Amino acid sequence: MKKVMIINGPNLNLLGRREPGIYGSQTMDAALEACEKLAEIDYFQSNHEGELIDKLHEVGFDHNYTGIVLNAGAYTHTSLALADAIAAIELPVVEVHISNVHTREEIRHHSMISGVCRGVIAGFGLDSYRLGVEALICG
Ligand code: CA2
Repeated sequence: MKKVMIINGPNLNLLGRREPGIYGSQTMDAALEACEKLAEIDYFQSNHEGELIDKLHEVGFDHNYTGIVLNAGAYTHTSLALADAIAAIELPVVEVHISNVHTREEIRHHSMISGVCRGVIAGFGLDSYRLGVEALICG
């Protein structure tokens, strides 16, 4: 079975507990369970930009992984540092979002990281993670 790293950024530890209107009421555990049917999954979440970068560096050269599924949360829209980290590593990164960022406030329409990611999946609720894993293992 292929191995995929899933990384979640800031505030995504609150999934299933707050704002169910935008992010649904499913927990990340349920999303991970669906992903585990397709690949061996390692999961990391942090609210800190530097920790996300450290994790990308740690995993990004490890070819035991097929790739990385990354929901960078709000850092998606602000972080040149995350974009530089993704550009620097060897593994492909699929950018995922739970919500359709393009139907939301304009500030969420631009991603700092899309241009250095293999592709982008947005708007499918927590299924976005499973679709991200599928994109990596099929591609
Ligand atoms: O739709 C997504 O997955 C986002 O990456 C989520 C980010 C947001 O800043 C991006 O624009 C789009 C926010 C994550 C906040 O997660 C929460 C989860 C539950 C309750 C409150 C926040």
